[in-house]
Amino acid sequence: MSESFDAVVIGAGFAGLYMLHRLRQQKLSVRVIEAGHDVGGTWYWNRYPGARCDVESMQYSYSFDEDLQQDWHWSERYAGQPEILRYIGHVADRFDLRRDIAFSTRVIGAEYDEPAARWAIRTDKGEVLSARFCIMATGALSAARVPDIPGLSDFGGQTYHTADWPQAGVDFNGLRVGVIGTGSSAIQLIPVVAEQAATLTVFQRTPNFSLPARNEPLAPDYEQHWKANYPALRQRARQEMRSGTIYDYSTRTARDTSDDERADEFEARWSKGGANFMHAFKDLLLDKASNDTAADFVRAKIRTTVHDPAVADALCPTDYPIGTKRICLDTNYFETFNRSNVTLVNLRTAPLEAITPTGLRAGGQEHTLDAIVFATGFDALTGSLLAVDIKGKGGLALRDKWAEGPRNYLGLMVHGFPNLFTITGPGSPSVLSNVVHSIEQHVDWLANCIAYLRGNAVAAIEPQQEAEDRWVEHVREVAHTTLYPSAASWYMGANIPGKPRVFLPYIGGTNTYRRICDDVAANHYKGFTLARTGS
Ligand code: NA7
Repeated sequence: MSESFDAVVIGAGFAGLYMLHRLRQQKLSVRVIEAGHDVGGTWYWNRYPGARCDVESMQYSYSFDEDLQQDWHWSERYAGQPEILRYIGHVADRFDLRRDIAFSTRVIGAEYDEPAARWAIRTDKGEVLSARFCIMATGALSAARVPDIPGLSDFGGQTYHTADWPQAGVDFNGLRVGVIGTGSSAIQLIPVVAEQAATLTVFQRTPNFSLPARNEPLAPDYEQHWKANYPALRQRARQEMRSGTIYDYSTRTARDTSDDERADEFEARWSKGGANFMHAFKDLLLDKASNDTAADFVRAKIRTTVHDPAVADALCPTDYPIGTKRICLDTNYFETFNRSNVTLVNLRTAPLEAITPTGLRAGGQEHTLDAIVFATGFDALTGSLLAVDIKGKGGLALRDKWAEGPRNYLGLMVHGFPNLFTITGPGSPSVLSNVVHSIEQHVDWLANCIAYLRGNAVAAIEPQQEAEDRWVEHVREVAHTTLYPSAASWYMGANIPGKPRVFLPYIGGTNTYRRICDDVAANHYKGFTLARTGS
Protein backbone atom coordinates (compact mmCIF):
# COMPACT_ATOMS: atom_id res chain seq x y z
CA MET A 1 0.00 0.00 0.00
CA SER A 2 1.30 3.46 -0.82
CA GLU A 3 1.75 6.20 1.76
CA SER A 4 -0.58 9.10 1.25
CA PHE A 5 0.13 12.83 1.60
CA ASP A 6 -1.50 16.11 0.76
CA ALA A 7 1.67 17.11 -1.06
CA VAL A 8 4.92 15.57 -2.18
CA VAL A 9 7.75 18.01 -2.82
CA ILE A 10 10.71 16.85 -4.88
CA GLY A 11 13.98 18.46 -3.82
CA ALA A 12 15.27 19.87 -0.51
CA GLY A 13 17.13 22.94 -1.67
CA PHE A 14 16.04 26.53 -1.05
CA ALA A 15 12.73 25.86 -2.84
CA GLY A 16 11.77 22.52 -1.29
CA LEU A 17 12.53 23.64 2.25
CA TYR A 18 10.49 26.81 2.07
CA MET A 19 7.64 24.96 0.35
CA LEU A 20 7.58 22.43 3.19
CA HIS A 21 7.54 25.21 5.75
CA ARG A 22 4.65 27.04 4.05
CA LEU A 23 2.52 23.91 3.59
CA ARG A 24 3.10 22.82 7.16
CA GLN A 25 1.73 26.18 8.28
CA GLN A 26 -1.52 25.10 6.58
CA LYS A 27 -1.39 21.79 8.46
CA LEU A 28 -0.93 19.78 5.28
CA SER A 29 0.78 16.42 5.37
CA VAL A 30 3.93 16.77 3.27
CA ARG A 31 6.82 14.52 2.29
CA VAL A 32 9.93 15.99 0.70
CA ILE A 33 12.08 13.61 -1.33
CA GLU A 34 15.72 14.45 -1.84
CA ALA A 35 18.39 12.57 -3.80
CA GLY A 36 21.25 13.99 -1.70
CA HIS A 37 22.14 12.82 1.79
CA ASP A 38 21.29 16.22 3.23
CA VAL A 39 19.55 19.51 2.47
CA GLY A 40 21.06 22.17 0.21
CA GLY A 41 20.19 21.36 -3.42
CA THR A 42 22.57 23.15 -5.72
CA TRP A 43 24.76 24.12 -2.77
CA TYR A 44 24.90 20.50 -1.64
CA TRP A 45 26.20 19.22 -4.99
CA ASN A 46 28.38 22.08 -6.23
CA ARG A 47 31.23 21.78 -3.73
CA TYR A 48 34.03 22.48 -6.17
CA PRO A 49 36.89 24.70 -4.96
CA GLY A 50 36.00 28.37 -5.35
CA ALA A 51 32.21 27.80 -5.57
CA ARG A 52 30.59 31.06 -4.58
CA CYS A 53 27.34 32.92 -5.10
CA ASP A 54 27.38 35.87 -7.46
CA VAL A 55 24.47 37.64 -5.79
CA GLU A 56 25.47 39.54 -2.65
CA SER A 57 24.94 37.60 0.60
CA MET A 58 22.67 40.21 2.13
CA GLN A 59 20.27 39.62 -0.77
CA TYR A 60 20.82 35.92 -1.50
CA SER A 61 18.91 34.67 1.52
CA TYR A 62 15.35 34.02 2.63
CA SER A 63 13.26 37.07 3.44
CA PHE A 64 10.25 35.27 4.93
CA ASP A 65 11.33 35.42 8.55
CA GLU A 66 12.57 38.65 10.08
CA ASP A 67 14.25 36.93 13.03
CA LEU A 68 16.14 34.62 10.69
CA GLN A 69 17.49 37.46 8.58
CA GLN A 70 18.44 39.44 11.66
CA ASP A 71 20.14 36.51 13.41
CA TRP A 72 22.19 35.14 10.54
CA HIS A 73 25.59 36.71 9.96
CA TRP A 74 27.27 36.45 6.57
CA SER A 75 31.04 36.72 6.65
CA GLU A 76 31.68 37.89 3.08
CA ARG A 77 30.18 40.18 0.46
CA TYR A 78 29.60 37.08 -1.72
CA ALA A 79 29.13 33.92 0.30
CA GLY A 80 31.10 30.82 -0.55
CA GLN A 81 29.44 27.42 -0.94
CA PRO A 82 30.33 26.08 2.56
CA GLU A 83 28.75 29.11 4.24
CA ILE A 84 25.58 28.93 2.12
CA LEU A 85 25.27 25.23 2.89
CA ARG A 86 25.64 25.98 6.61
CA TYR A 87 22.90 28.60 6.27
CA ILE A 88 20.51 26.16 4.57
CA GLY A 89 21.28 23.57 7.26
CA HIS A 90 20.57 26.19 9.91
CA VAL A 91 17.20 26.97 8.32
CA ALA A 92 16.33 23.25 8.21
CA ASP A 93 17.11 22.94 11.94
CA ARG A 94 15.54 26.21 12.97
CA PHE A 95 12.19 25.29 11.42
CA ASP A 96 12.56 21.58 12.24
CA LEU A 97 12.24 20.60 8.58
CA ARG A 98 14.37 17.45 8.37
CA ARG A 99 11.76 15.15 9.93
CA ASP A 100 9.58 15.36 6.80
CA ILE A 101 12.39 14.76 4.32
CA ALA A 102 13.37 11.38 2.86
CA PHE A 103 17.06 11.73 1.95
CA SER A 104 19.14 9.63 -0.44
CA THR A 105 16.00 8.89 -2.41
CA ARG A 106 15.41 9.80 -6.02
CA VAL A 107 12.02 10.24 -7.65
CA ILE A 108 11.96 8.37 -10.94
CA GLY A 109 8.34 8.71 -12.02
CA ALA A 110 5.09 10.53 -11.32
CA GLU A 111 1.75 9.57 -12.80
CA TYR A 112 -1.57 11.38 -12.55
CA ASP A 113 -4.67 9.39 -11.63
CA GLU A 114 -7.43 11.50 -13.15
CA PRO A 115 -10.51 10.02 -11.43
CA ALA A 116 -8.85 10.33 -8.03
CA ALA A 117 -7.18 13.67 -8.88
CA ARG A 118 -4.00 12.44 -7.23
CA TRP A 119 -0.38 11.83 -8.22
CA ALA A 120 1.40 8.49 -7.76
CA ILE A 121 5.06 9.28 -7.21
CA ARG A 122 7.61 6.48 -7.62
CA THR A 123 11.06 6.47 -6.05
CA ASP A 124 14.22 4.49 -6.74
CA LYS A 125 13.60 2.67 -3.46
CA GLY A 126 10.53 1.05 -4.99
CA GLU A 127 8.07 3.14 -2.96
CA VAL A 128 4.97 4.74 -4.44
CA LEU A 129 3.62 7.82 -2.68
CA SER A 130 0.16 9.18 -3.30
CA ALA A 131 -0.34 12.94 -3.17
CA ARG A 132 -2.94 15.51 -4.18
CA PHE A 133 -0.20 17.94 -5.16
CA CYS A 134 3.15 17.12 -6.75
CA ILE A 135 5.62 19.99 -6.47
CA MET A 136 8.83 19.96 -8.47
CA ALA A 137 11.45 21.85 -6.48
CA THR A 138 14.17 20.20 -8.53
CA GLY A 139 16.25 23.25 -9.40
CA ALA A 140 16.99 24.92 -12.72
CA LEU A 141 20.63 23.85 -12.83
CA SER A 142 20.73 20.40 -11.34
CA ALA A 143 20.94 17.99 -14.25
CA ALA A 144 24.74 17.97 -14.62
CA ARG A 145 26.11 17.09 -17.99
CA VAL A 146 29.30 15.33 -19.07
CA PRO A 147 29.74 15.62 -22.84
CA ASP A 148 30.05 12.49 -24.88
CA ILE A 149 33.79 12.62 -25.66
CA PRO A 150 35.37 9.56 -27.31
CA GLY A 151 37.65 7.59 -24.99
CA LEU A 152 36.23 8.94 -21.73
CA SER A 153 35.90 5.51 -20.15
CA ASP A 154 39.54 4.66 -21.00
CA PHE A 155 41.04 7.50 -18.96
CA GLY A 156 43.37 6.12 -16.28
CA GLY A 157 43.22 9.12 -13.94
CA GLN A 158 40.41 10.63 -11.88
CA THR A 159 37.50 12.55 -13.39
CA TYR A 160 35.20 15.01 -11.62
CA HIS A 161 32.19 17.15 -12.50
CA THR A 162 31.89 20.49 -10.70
CA ALA A 163 28.26 19.72 -9.86
CA ASP A 164 28.97 16.28 -8.41
CA TRP A 165 32.02 17.06 -6.32
CA PRO A 166 33.27 14.52 -3.75
CA GLN A 167 32.11 15.33 -0.22
CA ALA A 168 35.63 14.85 1.12
CA GLY A 169 37.12 17.31 -1.37
CA VAL A 170 39.99 16.64 -3.77
CA ASP A 171 43.70 17.21 -3.21
CA PHE A 172 45.23 18.36 -6.51
CA ASN A 173 48.69 18.91 -5.02
CA GLY A 174 51.40 17.81 -7.40
CA LEU A 175 48.91 16.69 -10.07
CA ARG A 176 48.63 17.57 -13.73
CA VAL A 177 45.03 18.74 -13.96
CA GLY A 178 42.88 19.49 -17.00
CA VAL A 179 39.69 21.55 -16.84
CA ILE A 180 37.18 21.29 -19.68
CA GLY A 181 34.93 24.33 -19.93
CA THR A 182 35.18 28.03 -19.14
CA GLY A 183 31.69 28.82 -17.84
CA SER A 184 30.97 30.33 -14.48
CA SER A 185 31.91 27.17 -12.52
CA ALA A 186 35.28 26.85 -14.27
CA ILE A 187 35.97 30.56 -13.88
CA GLN A 188 35.57 30.19 -10.11
CA LEU A 189 37.47 26.92 -9.87
CA ILE A 190 40.48 27.63 -12.13
CA PRO A 191 42.25 30.25 -9.94
CA VAL A 192 41.95 28.03 -6.84
CA VAL A 193 43.09 24.80 -8.51
CA ALA A 194 45.96 26.63 -10.24
CA GLU A 195 47.43 27.35 -6.81
CA GLN A 196 47.47 23.65 -5.89
CA ALA A 197 48.11 21.71 -9.05
CA ALA A 198 51.54 21.06 -10.53
CA THR A 199 50.14 22.11 -13.88
CA LEU A 200 46.70 23.21 -14.98
CA THR A 201 45.56 22.99 -18.59
CA VAL A 202 42.35 24.80 -19.43
CA PHE A 203 40.45 23.52 -22.47
CA GLN A 204 38.30 26.38 -23.73
CA ARG A 205 35.70 26.13 -26.44
CA THR A 206 34.04 29.54 -25.99
CA PRO A 207 35.64 32.37 -24.00
CA ASN A 208 33.41 34.06 -21.44
CA PHE A 209 32.95 37.62 -20.28
CA SER A 210 33.81 37.82 -16.60
CA LEU A 211 33.75 40.76 -14.22
CA PRO A 212 35.72 41.13 -11.00
CA ALA A 213 33.58 40.18 -7.99
CA ARG A 214 35.78 42.17 -5.58
CA ASN A 215 34.71 39.83 -2.87
CA GLU A 216 35.76 40.93 0.61
CA PRO A 217 34.81 40.43 4.25
CA LEU A 218 31.32 41.83 4.75
CA ALA A 219 31.64 45.43 5.93
CA PRO A 220 29.92 45.83 9.34
CA ASP A 221 28.25 49.12 8.39
CA TYR A 222 26.89 47.55 5.18
CA GLU A 223 25.46 44.62 7.11
CA GLN A 224 24.03 47.06 9.64
CA HIS A 225 22.40 49.12 6.89
CA TRP A 226 20.69 46.03 5.49
CA LYS A 227 19.59 44.69 8.84
CA ALA A 228 18.18 48.05 9.93
CA ASN A 229 16.15 48.30 6.72
CA TYR A 230 15.51 44.70 5.72
CA PRO A 231 11.70 44.80 5.31
CA ALA A 232 11.80 47.96 3.19
CA LEU A 233 14.74 46.79 1.09
CA ARG A 234 13.19 43.40 0.44
CA GLN A 235 9.99 45.10 -0.58
CA ARG A 236 11.94 47.30 -2.96
CA ALA A 237 13.64 44.25 -4.46
CA ARG A 238 10.22 42.65 -4.99
CA GLN A 239 8.34 45.60 -6.41
CA GLU A 240 10.84 47.73 -8.26
CA MET A 241 13.65 45.49 -9.42
CA ARG A 242 13.68 43.49 -12.62
CA SER A 243 15.88 40.74 -11.20
CA GLY A 244 14.74 40.58 -7.60
CA THR A 245 18.15 41.96 -6.63
CA ILE A 246 18.74 45.59 -5.78
CA TYR A 247 21.16 46.91 -8.36
CA ASP A 248 21.93 50.42 -9.40
CA TYR A 249 19.82 50.37 -12.59
CA SER A 250 20.62 53.31 -14.82
CA THR A 251 18.00 55.32 -16.66
CA ARG A 252 20.54 56.41 -19.29
CA THR A 253 21.31 54.67 -22.57
CA ALA A 254 24.88 53.96 -23.64
CA ARG A 255 23.93 55.23 -27.09
CA ASP A 256 23.11 58.71 -25.81
CA THR A 257 26.08 59.05 -23.48
CA SER A 258 29.40 60.53 -24.55
CA ASP A 259 32.43 58.26 -24.91
CA ASP A 260 34.18 59.79 -21.90
CA GLU A 261 31.17 59.64 -19.61
CA ARG A 262 30.45 56.09 -20.67
CA ALA A 263 34.02 55.00 -19.99
CA ASP A 264 33.90 56.66 -16.55
CA GLU A 265 30.67 54.87 -15.71
CA PHE A 266 32.04 51.48 -16.77
CA GLU A 267 35.28 52.12 -14.87
CA ALA A 268 33.44 53.09 -11.67
CA ARG A 269 31.31 49.96 -11.78
CA TRP A 270 34.24 47.75 -12.72
CA SER A 271 36.21 48.97 -9.71
CA LYS A 272 33.29 48.39 -7.30
CA GLY A 273 32.92 44.85 -8.66
CA GLY A 274 29.92 42.64 -9.27
CA ALA A 275 27.17 42.30 -11.84
CA ASN A 276 26.13 45.92 -11.31
CA PHE A 277 28.41 46.63 -14.28
CA MET A 278 25.74 45.23 -16.58
CA HIS A 279 23.22 47.81 -15.34
CA ALA A 280 25.41 50.78 -16.23
CA PHE A 281 23.07 51.63 -19.11
CA LYS A 282 19.55 50.47 -19.72
CA ASP A 283 20.09 49.50 -23.36
CA LEU A 284 23.08 47.17 -22.97
CA LEU A 285 21.03 44.05 -23.60
CA LEU A 286 18.72 45.64 -26.14
CA ASP A 287 20.97 47.46 -28.58
CA LYS A 288 23.97 45.77 -30.18
CA ALA A 289 25.94 49.01 -30.65
CA SER A 290 25.47 49.88 -26.98
CA ASN A 291 26.37 46.36 -25.97
CA ASP A 292 29.58 46.62 -28.01
CA THR A 293 30.73 49.53 -25.84
CA ALA A 294 30.56 47.33 -22.71
CA ALA A 295 32.08 44.33 -24.49
CA ASP A 296 34.97 46.47 -25.80
CA PHE A 297 35.59 47.78 -22.30
CA VAL A 298 35.84 44.26 -20.86
CA ARG A 299 38.00 43.01 -23.73
CA ALA A 300 40.40 45.92 -23.12
CA LYS A 301 40.58 44.90 -19.45
CA ILE A 302 41.38 41.31 -20.43
CA ARG A 303 44.17 42.55 -22.72
CA THR A 304 45.74 44.72 -20.03
CA THR A 305 45.53 41.88 -17.46
CA VAL A 306 46.86 38.95 -19.48
CA HIS A 307 50.54 39.37 -20.38
CA ASP A 308 50.75 37.06 -23.40
CA PRO A 309 48.86 38.80 -26.24
CA ALA A 310 48.01 35.51 -27.96
CA VAL A 311 46.51 34.11 -24.74
CA ALA A 312 44.66 37.38 -24.11
CA ASP A 313 43.28 37.22 -27.62
CA ALA A 314 42.00 33.68 -27.11
CA LEU A 315 40.35 34.72 -23.82
CA CYS A 316 38.42 37.60 -25.44
CA PRO A 317 34.86 36.67 -26.40
CA THR A 318 33.94 38.02 -29.81
CA ASP A 319 31.00 36.07 -31.16
CA TYR A 320 28.12 36.98 -28.84
CA PRO A 321 26.99 40.14 -27.03
CA ILE A 322 28.20 40.57 -23.45
CA GLY A 323 25.59 39.37 -20.95
CA THR A 324 23.71 37.12 -23.37
CA LYS A 325 25.59 34.13 -21.99
CA ARG A 326 25.41 34.30 -18.21
CA ILE A 327 27.80 36.98 -17.03
CA CYS A 328 30.47 35.54 -14.72
CA LEU A 329 32.03 37.07 -11.62
CA ASP A 330 35.56 36.07 -10.72
CA THR A 331 38.47 36.48 -8.39
CA ASN A 332 41.73 36.57 -10.35
CA TYR A 333 40.48 34.53 -13.30
CA PHE A 334 42.29 36.34 -16.09
CA GLU A 335 45.36 36.92 -13.85
CA THR A 336 45.65 33.14 -13.45
CA PHE A 337 46.70 32.81 -17.10
CA ASN A 338 49.91 34.71 -16.24
CA ARG A 339 51.04 31.82 -14.01
CA SER A 340 53.80 29.63 -15.37
CA ASN A 341 51.93 26.41 -14.45
CA VAL A 342 48.74 27.34 -16.39
CA THR A 343 48.18 26.70 -20.11
CA LEU A 344 45.18 27.64 -22.22
CA VAL A 345 44.21 25.32 -25.05
CA ASN A 346 41.87 26.96 -27.52
CA LEU A 347 39.56 24.21 -28.75
CA ARG A 348 38.40 26.45 -31.60
CA THR A 349 41.84 26.19 -33.22
CA ALA A 350 42.81 22.82 -31.68
CA PRO A 351 39.58 20.81 -31.57
CA LEU A 352 39.07 18.27 -28.81
CA GLU A 353 39.57 14.88 -30.39
CA ALA A 354 39.56 12.29 -27.64
CA ILE A 355 40.28 11.43 -24.06
CA THR A 356 43.11 8.91 -23.95
CA PRO A 357 44.26 6.57 -21.14
CA THR A 358 46.83 9.20 -20.10
CA GLY A 359 45.16 12.50 -20.90
CA LEU A 360 43.46 14.36 -23.66
CA ARG A 361 44.19 14.94 -27.32
CA ALA A 362 43.29 18.23 -28.97
CA GLY A 363 44.42 19.50 -32.37
CA GLY A 364 46.68 16.49 -32.75
CA GLN A 365 48.55 17.26 -29.53
CA GLU A 366 48.55 14.97 -26.51
CA HIS A 367 48.17 16.58 -23.07
CA THR A 368 49.20 14.26 -20.23
CA LEU A 369 46.86 14.57 -17.26
CA ASP A 370 46.35 12.94 -13.85
CA ALA A 371 42.88 14.36 -13.36
CA ILE A 372 40.17 15.90 -15.54
CA VAL A 373 37.55 18.31 -14.21
CA PHE A 374 34.40 18.61 -16.26
CA ALA A 375 33.03 22.11 -15.76
CA THR A 376 30.67 21.43 -18.61
CA GLY A 377 27.40 22.67 -17.17
CA PHE A 378 23.85 21.44 -17.06
CA ASP A 379 20.81 20.49 -19.05
CA ALA A 380 19.32 23.72 -17.74
CA LEU A 381 15.73 24.35 -16.66
CA THR A 382 14.07 21.39 -18.34
CA GLY A 383 16.68 18.68 -17.59
CA SER A 384 15.77 18.04 -13.97
CA LEU A 385 12.03 18.00 -14.76
CA LEU A 386 12.34 15.62 -17.69
CA ALA A 387 14.68 13.34 -15.74
CA VAL A 388 11.51 12.23 -13.93
CA ASP A 389 9.10 10.17 -16.04
CA ILE A 390 6.07 12.43 -15.59
CA LYS A 391 2.76 11.29 -17.05
CA GLY A 392 -0.34 13.46 -16.95
CA LYS A 393 -3.94 13.04 -18.11
CA GLY A 394 -4.47 10.14 -20.50
CA GLY A 395 -0.92 8.95 -19.87
CA LEU A 396 0.55 11.95 -21.75
CA ALA A 397 4.32 12.09 -21.09
CA LEU A 398 5.79 15.48 -20.26
CA ARG A 399 8.82 14.49 -22.37
CA ASP A 400 6.52 14.16 -25.40
CA LYS A 401 4.55 17.29 -24.68
CA TRP A 402 7.83 19.25 -24.42
CA ALA A 403 9.56 17.59 -27.39
CA GLU A 404 9.68 20.95 -29.22
CA GLY A 405 10.44 22.95 -26.06
CA PRO A 406 8.69 23.61 -22.75
CA ARG A 407 5.04 24.70 -22.76
CA ASN A 408 3.37 25.91 -19.60
CA TYR A 409 1.33 28.70 -18.06
CA LEU A 410 3.19 31.30 -15.99
CA GLY A 411 6.09 28.88 -15.77
CA LEU A 412 4.11 27.25 -12.97
CA MET A 413 1.77 24.62 -14.39
CA VAL A 414 1.30 22.55 -17.53
CA HIS A 415 -1.96 21.88 -19.41
CA GLY A 416 -2.71 18.17 -19.14
CA PHE A 417 -0.89 17.86 -15.82
CA PRO A 418 -3.29 19.03 -13.09
CA ASN A 419 -1.95 19.67 -9.57
CA LEU A 420 1.67 19.48 -10.78
CA PHE A 421 3.65 22.60 -9.96
CA THR A 422 7.14 23.61 -11.03
CA ILE A 423 9.21 26.04 -8.97
CA THR A 424 11.53 28.38 -10.92
CA GLY A 425 11.13 26.27 -14.03
CA PRO A 426 11.12 27.38 -17.67
CA GLY A 427 8.77 30.23 -18.53
CA SER A 428 9.51 31.99 -15.24
CA PRO A 429 12.31 34.48 -14.34
CA SER A 430 14.30 31.72 -12.63
CA VAL A 431 17.98 31.85 -13.61
CA LEU A 432 17.67 35.44 -14.82
CA SER A 433 16.94 36.58 -11.29
CA ASN A 434 18.08 36.27 -7.71
CA VAL A 435 16.82 32.72 -7.51
CA VAL A 436 16.06 32.80 -3.76
CA HIS A 437 13.78 35.76 -4.43
CA SER A 438 12.04 33.93 -7.26
CA ILE A 439 11.70 30.79 -5.16
CA GLU A 440 9.94 32.72 -2.40
CA GLN A 441 7.64 34.35 -4.93
CA HIS A 442 6.70 30.98 -6.44
CA VAL A 443 6.32 29.21 -3.11
CA ASP A 444 4.14 31.99 -1.69
CA TRP A 445 1.97 31.95 -4.79
CA LEU A 446 1.64 28.15 -4.66
CA ALA A 447 0.91 28.07 -0.95
CA ASN A 448 -1.83 30.67 -1.42
CA CYS A 449 -3.17 28.78 -4.43
CA ILE A 450 -3.35 25.51 -2.50
CA ALA A 451 -5.08 27.27 0.41
CA TYR A 452 -7.62 28.68 -2.04
CA LEU A 453 -8.25 25.28 -3.62
CA ARG A 454 -8.79 23.66 -0.24
CA GLY A 455 -10.98 26.50 0.95
CA ASN A 456 -13.17 26.17 -2.13
CA ALA A 457 -13.36 22.38 -2.28
CA VAL A 458 -11.40 22.28 -5.54
CA ALA A 459 -9.86 18.89 -6.27
CA ALA A 460 -7.79 19.83 -9.28
CA ILE A 461 -6.33 22.91 -10.93
CA GLU A 462 -5.06 22.89 -14.49
CA PRO A 463 -4.10 25.65 -16.91
CA GLN A 464 -6.29 26.11 -19.94
CA GLN A 465 -4.78 25.40 -23.33
CA GLU A 466 -5.32 28.96 -24.60
CA ALA A 467 -3.78 30.51 -21.49
CA GLU A 468 -0.77 28.26 -21.89
CA ASP A 469 -0.40 29.05 -25.60
CA ARG A 470 -0.58 32.79 -24.88
CA TRP A 471 2.04 32.53 -22.14
CA VAL A 472 4.46 30.51 -24.28
CA GLU A 473 4.12 33.09 -27.04
CA HIS A 474 4.59 35.96 -24.56
CA VAL A 475 7.78 34.38 -23.15
CA ARG A 476 9.12 33.98 -26.69
CA GLU A 477 8.10 37.46 -27.78
CA VAL A 478 9.69 39.25 -24.83
CA ALA A 479 12.93 37.28 -25.24
CA HIS A 480 13.14 38.36 -28.86
CA THR A 481 12.98 42.05 -27.97
CA THR A 482 16.43 41.55 -26.41
CA LEU A 483 19.84 40.45 -27.65
CA TYR A 484 19.73 37.22 -25.62
CA PRO A 485 18.54 34.83 -28.35
CA SER A 486 21.56 35.78 -30.49
CA ALA A 487 23.92 33.73 -28.29
CA ALA A 488 24.29 29.95 -28.35
CA SER A 489 23.75 29.74 -24.60
CA TRP A 490 22.23 27.29 -22.16
CA TYR A 491 19.40 29.83 -21.77
CA MET A 492 18.58 28.76 -25.35
CA GLY A 493 19.24 25.05 -24.80
CA ALA A 494 22.20 25.37 -27.19
CA ASN A 495 24.66 23.45 -24.98
CA ILE A 496 22.77 20.17 -25.27
CA PRO A 497 22.96 18.39 -28.63
CA GLY A 498 19.44 17.93 -30.02
CA LYS A 499 17.73 20.16 -27.42
CA PRO A 500 15.17 22.51 -29.02
CA ARG A 501 16.45 26.09 -29.35
CA VAL A 502 13.93 27.96 -27.24
CA PHE A 503 14.67 30.83 -24.88
CA LEU A 504 13.82 29.09 -21.61
CA PRO A 505 13.39 31.65 -18.81
CA TYR A 506 10.96 34.60 -18.76
CA ILE A 507 12.81 37.85 -19.30
CA GLY A 508 9.97 40.33 -18.67
CA GLY A 509 11.32 41.17 -15.18
CA THR A 510 10.56 39.72 -11.75
CA ASN A 511 8.51 42.78 -10.78
CA THR A 512 6.29 42.51 -13.88
CA TYR A 513 6.09 38.73 -13.51
CA ARG A 514 5.01 39.02 -9.88
CA ARG A 515 2.24 41.43 -10.86
CA ILE A 516 1.00 39.05 -13.56
CA CYS A 517 0.93 36.08 -11.15
CA ASP A 518 -0.79 38.12 -8.43
CA ASP A 519 -3.35 39.38 -10.90
CA VAL A 520 -4.17 35.82 -12.00
CA ALA A 521 -4.68 34.78 -8.37
CA ALA A 522 -6.76 37.86 -7.53
CA ASN A 523 -9.02 37.03 -10.47
CA HIS A 524 -9.90 33.57 -9.19
CA TYR A 525 -7.05 31.90 -11.00
CA LYS A 526 -7.86 33.32 -14.39
CA GLY A 527 -6.62 31.01 -17.16
CA PHE A 528 -6.94 27.91 -14.99
CA THR A 529 -9.72 25.35 -14.85
CA LEU A 530 -10.73 24.46 -11.30
CA ALA A 531 -12.47 21.12 -10.91
CA ARG A 532 -14.55 20.89 -7.77
CA THR A 533 -14.58 17.79 -5.61
CA GLY A 534 -17.07 15.30 -7.01
CA SER A 535 -17.51 17.24 -10.26
P1 NA7 B 1 28.16 26.52 -18.32
O1 NA7 B 1 28.03 27.96 -18.14
O2 NA7 B 1 27.17 25.81 -19.18
O3 NA7 B 1 29.64 26.24 -18.87
C1 NA7 B 1 30.00 25.02 -19.42
C2 NA7 B 1 31.32 25.15 -20.11
O4 NA7 B 1 31.70 23.88 -20.63
C3 NA7 B 1 31.28 26.10 -21.29
O5 NA7 B 1 32.48 26.81 -21.34
C4 NA7 B 1 31.13 25.14 -22.47
O6 NA7 B 1 31.59 25.67 -23.68
C5 NA7 B 1 32.00 24.01 -22.01
N1 NA7 B 1 31.68 22.77 -22.69
C6 NA7 B 1 30.51 22.09 -22.68
N2 NA7 B 1 30.60 20.99 -23.44
C7 NA7 B 1 31.85 20.98 -23.97
C8 NA7 B 1 32.54 20.13 -24.84
N3 NA7 B 1 31.95 19.05 -25.36
N4 NA7 B 1 33.80 20.43 -25.18
C9 NA7 B 1 34.38 21.51 -24.67
N5 NA7 B 1 33.79 22.39 -23.84
C10 NA7 B 1 32.53 22.12 -23.50
O7 NA7 B 1 28.16 25.75 -16.92
P2 NA7 B 1 28.69 26.25 -15.50
O8 NA7 B 1 28.61 25.11 -14.57
O9 NA7 B 1 29.98 26.94 -15.63
O10 NA7 B 1 27.66 27.36 -15.07
C11 NA7 B 1 26.27 27.14 -15.11
C12 NA7 B 1 25.55 28.03 -14.16
O11 NA7 B 1 25.59 27.40 -12.88
C13 NA7 B 1 26.14 29.36 -13.89
O12 NA7 B 1 25.82 30.31 -14.81
C14 NA7 B 1 25.61 29.68 -12.52
O13 NA7 B 1 24.31 30.16 -12.63
C15 NA7 B 1 25.59 28.38 -11.86
P3 NA7 B 1 30.54 26.40 -24.71
O14 NA7 B 1 30.27 27.73 -24.09
O15 NA7 B 1 29.31 25.52 -24.75
O16 NA7 B 1 31.25 26.45 -25.99
